[in-house]
Amino acid sequence: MQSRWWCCRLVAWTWVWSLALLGAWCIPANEVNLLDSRSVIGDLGWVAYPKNGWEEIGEVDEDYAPIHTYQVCRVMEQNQNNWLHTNWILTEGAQRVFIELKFTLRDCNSLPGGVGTCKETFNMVMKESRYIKIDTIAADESFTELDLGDRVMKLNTEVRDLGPLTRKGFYLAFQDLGACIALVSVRVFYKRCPFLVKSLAEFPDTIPGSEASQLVEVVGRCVNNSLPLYEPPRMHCSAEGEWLVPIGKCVCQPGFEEINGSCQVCKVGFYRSLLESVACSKCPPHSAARQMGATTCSCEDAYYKIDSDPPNMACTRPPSAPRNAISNVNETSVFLEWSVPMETGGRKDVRYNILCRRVFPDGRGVEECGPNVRFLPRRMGLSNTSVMVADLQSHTNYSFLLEAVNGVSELAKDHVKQYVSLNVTTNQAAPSPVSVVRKDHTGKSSIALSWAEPDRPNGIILEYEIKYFEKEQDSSYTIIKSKETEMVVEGLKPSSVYIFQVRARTSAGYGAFSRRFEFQTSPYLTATSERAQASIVAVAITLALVLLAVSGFLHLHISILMMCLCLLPNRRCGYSKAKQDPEEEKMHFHNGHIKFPGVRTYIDPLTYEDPNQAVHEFAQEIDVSFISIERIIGAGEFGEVCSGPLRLPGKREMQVAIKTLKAGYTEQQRRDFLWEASIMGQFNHPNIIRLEGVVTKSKPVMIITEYMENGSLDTFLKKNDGQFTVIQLVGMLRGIASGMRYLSDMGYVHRDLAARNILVNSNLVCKVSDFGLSRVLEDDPEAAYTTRGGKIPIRWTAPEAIAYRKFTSASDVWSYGIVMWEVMSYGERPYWEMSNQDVIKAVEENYRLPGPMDCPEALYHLMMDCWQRERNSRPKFDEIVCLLDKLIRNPSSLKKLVNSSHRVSNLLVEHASAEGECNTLSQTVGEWLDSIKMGRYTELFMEGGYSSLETVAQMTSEDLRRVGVNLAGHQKKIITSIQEMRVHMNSTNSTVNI
Ligand code: ACK
Repeated sequence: MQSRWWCCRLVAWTWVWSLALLGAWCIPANEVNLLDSRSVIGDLGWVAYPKNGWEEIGEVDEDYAPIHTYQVCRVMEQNQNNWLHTNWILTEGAQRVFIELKFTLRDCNSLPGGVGTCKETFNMVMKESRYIKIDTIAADESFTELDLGDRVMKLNTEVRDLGPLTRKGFYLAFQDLGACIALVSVRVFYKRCPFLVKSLAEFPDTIPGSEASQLVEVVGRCVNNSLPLYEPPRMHCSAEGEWLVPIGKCVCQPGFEEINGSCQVCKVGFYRSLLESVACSKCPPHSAARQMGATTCSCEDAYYKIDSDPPNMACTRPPSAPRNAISNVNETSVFLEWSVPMETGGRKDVRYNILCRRVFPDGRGVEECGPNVRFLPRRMGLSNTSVMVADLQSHTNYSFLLEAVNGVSELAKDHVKQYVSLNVTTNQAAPSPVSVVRKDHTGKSSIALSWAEPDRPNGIILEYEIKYFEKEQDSSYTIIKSKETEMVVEGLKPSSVYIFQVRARTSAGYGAFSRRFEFQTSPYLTATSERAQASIVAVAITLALVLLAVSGFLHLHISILMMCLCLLPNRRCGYSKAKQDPEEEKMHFHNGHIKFPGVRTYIDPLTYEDPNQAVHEFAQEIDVSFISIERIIGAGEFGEVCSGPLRLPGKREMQVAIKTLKAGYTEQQRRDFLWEASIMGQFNHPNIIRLEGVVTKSKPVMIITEYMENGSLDTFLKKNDGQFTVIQLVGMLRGIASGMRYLSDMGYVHRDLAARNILVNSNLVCKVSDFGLSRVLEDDPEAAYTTRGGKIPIRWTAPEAIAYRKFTSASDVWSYGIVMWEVMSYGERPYWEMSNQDVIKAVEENYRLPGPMDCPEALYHLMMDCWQRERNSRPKFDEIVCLLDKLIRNPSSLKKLVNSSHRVSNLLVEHASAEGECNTLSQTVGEWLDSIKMGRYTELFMEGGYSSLETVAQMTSEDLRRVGVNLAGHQKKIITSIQEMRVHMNSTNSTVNI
């Protein structure tokens, strides 16, 4: 009876919340219902057991639509076990389904008259083959008597998922064990990824996998007239029915374009050829598309395209003939030059071919030039508008036809070729090179050579020149002359390999040298072997005499005597030699210039008429394929400075620095750039940067030098402030002095010697570099214009060089003194921030830089000597090297540090009247700290109350720690300076201002 009462009340609620249920009718697109109790019109037909348990109550909502609810409320009775079975629910292939319950549940505590066996949960069970409990369902909110009175609805919604399902269908059941429940709706559904069109690909309805985390990969189908781009499009269907992770896409096939998600055909006059292009494009000039859906446009008559032309390129045609052709005959070579054709045919790939014809002497007829004529760089496919034709016959008429072609010339079969022709007559020619040089005999100090006349003497040969040098010593060579085709070269070293080259001279001049021939002299004879040889001679003579006595034949007599003589050391046999010219006819060369024995000289590249010749005389041409540029290490005046490996055939790979000449240079800039190579190539010294070669035959033009790992000395020192021992620093200075001694011995004045122009390698070896524009110094940022117009690095330059450009090795010595100062002060700027004008004035007034901190006195004396006004009083570089060597050998000589009066920073020391006197300037604590490179502590000093040098002069190590100078090295540096400051204050008794 009581139960019925509750039921009546429950019905009332269902009517209320049915309004809310209406709102939930629209289900998401990715959910497919398998069962929805609200949508069943008639009886649900679910089975209740026992019969008096769950009860179906038919209701209507406010629109009078029927609602099925199942209710049970046997809370006052013991041992309840009420089951409600649904019908068979088909899964439609879903392996994972969701069950959404909407229900109300009575709060047991609110029941009047005790709760009895009242429960507040019920079980949800499924059955495929057997019963499995899905979950125990509890209400988030239960209703009370009060709610009934207020007609407040407390509807609960619970969703559970179920899977993996293995059968076609299953039953659901609800088990009540004594609660008061109204089951308002039961919805069973699965989720699916709905049909989707994305990036022109269709993805079908897809049922997710059985696991919550599973993604089902689906390959899309490209819509009509579209194709997959690179790979088929794919998407992934998640358990939540969402499409995730799109991969790949479709694009419209050629001839179509995408408009509003589908592929539309290209209109007439338009085409689309590439999958990557977005839309149909108008046909380029001189082409047309006469039908819809064109993938290419076809060329108009007499216009062409090659396969490699991009589709959007206009159709083109062959070029017209080259213009303004001129020739320049030089003996048997002709330089041909022309201008680009008036009509290039619309292409950039214009090339030129040369046809060479020799005109018969009688002028009647021509023949092809043949393979002996050389074309530089080549005959066909020239990209430049000039060519050098060499090795023509002398005094001969030639006809040259120049033709311009481009990428479509081959296709234009009907096109009439257009040539420009040039007729030239060659002059006389120098002889062709001697092709073979033979060795006829070898002695320990001589080699007998012979050779054949050149193939094309081109006149009467007046003499031959024989050039020779010891192998790998090709910077020094000797030339001797001979009128014959043989020569005995004497004065060679025993057991040594020599290189020989021969060239002929006619009245037209010298021919080219032959290729190099390599011959070795015989070894020295040791005492034993000479003895052995002497005995052989003795035996031979005896034998000869015996034979003479016996035979009596004169000719045998002579030949045997000859045989004996041949066995005597140092004799030539069977060789009729051209007498070697006397010594004055034997010229020794160094780097191509006559050399006086024992003196090496530097050759100013200016003495060459053609600067390119100077470059190739002193620098080896390197094929760019042997160089790999790996990184940029800096910027030079002419372009980037890079580094990378150089792999010369047959040589070990080495790291090199590569200076490049930036594109767009003028001829003058190219010459200036290569200038450095012409100078550097003349030097060979461990303290001079070594030139490996140049690249001039390809672009960019490059200068290749050895790689110096630590870069330029000034930056290197600043980076490693205080890190080296005095001996290490002196070692660096010794290297620089040694390099400079070599340069001055060569007669070369550097003019821009400064730490920034010294390079340092990984072994701390310093090498002098920057020979670039040392005569004009345009590239040195330190160089300033003087009143006389030249550009000079004032701080490094001797007064006489500033005043009247008197640059000598003695002015280099002055600069060396400044480099010494830079080194000993770890890259400090000479004269700090003083203006150039003040520097000139101070130096003129005999003031000099003070000794750097911790600088050995001996070194400072040397610096001061380098800064003598009278340039002849300055030491020479060999004396400097000698002195530094002495100091290195005797390190105790470096112990005595420079006198504080010479080194108080920021003060210039008076040179001549120097000892002990100095020019005092007022200084702040900040300036003082800056001068000893401890400027970072200025603020701490101020905060600690040390705002004047007087107070600073009283500081102890403990005070330093207190203000916050914690590094031991810094403490030491500051304390040393303070001690010197005290000495200075006492000795000068001068006031030092804040
Ligand atoms: O101070 P750095 O590192 O050393 O920066 C400059 C830069 O190129 C521009 O000149 C560096 N540099 C020049 N020649 C060489 C070389 N042979 N080896 C290493 N670095 C070099 C220089």
